[in-house]
Amino acid sequence: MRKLIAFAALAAVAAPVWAATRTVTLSIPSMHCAMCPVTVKEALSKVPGVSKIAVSLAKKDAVVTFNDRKTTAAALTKATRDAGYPSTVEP
Ligand SMILES: [Cu+2]
Repeated sequence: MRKLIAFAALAAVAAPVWAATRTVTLSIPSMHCAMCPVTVKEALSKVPGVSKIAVSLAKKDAVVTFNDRKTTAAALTKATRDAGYPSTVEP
């Protein structure tokens, strides 16, 4: 029992290391009106592992934070493309 508690404590401390969080900026040139960012945000929010999304219509981009153990940047661009907004990862 004591060992189990020690392990649980260790796991809690180590968790942020296991969960490799990444942030990418997706360029989405086809966003043209106020509804576009809403659609894009909804599509991205359905991708497992995505924790934060900030879509800017003015900059025509989306800043997405995700767990790269659960998803990839390619899955994010696929999600926006499937929603009708092709995107590319900004370098
Ligand atoms: Cu629109």
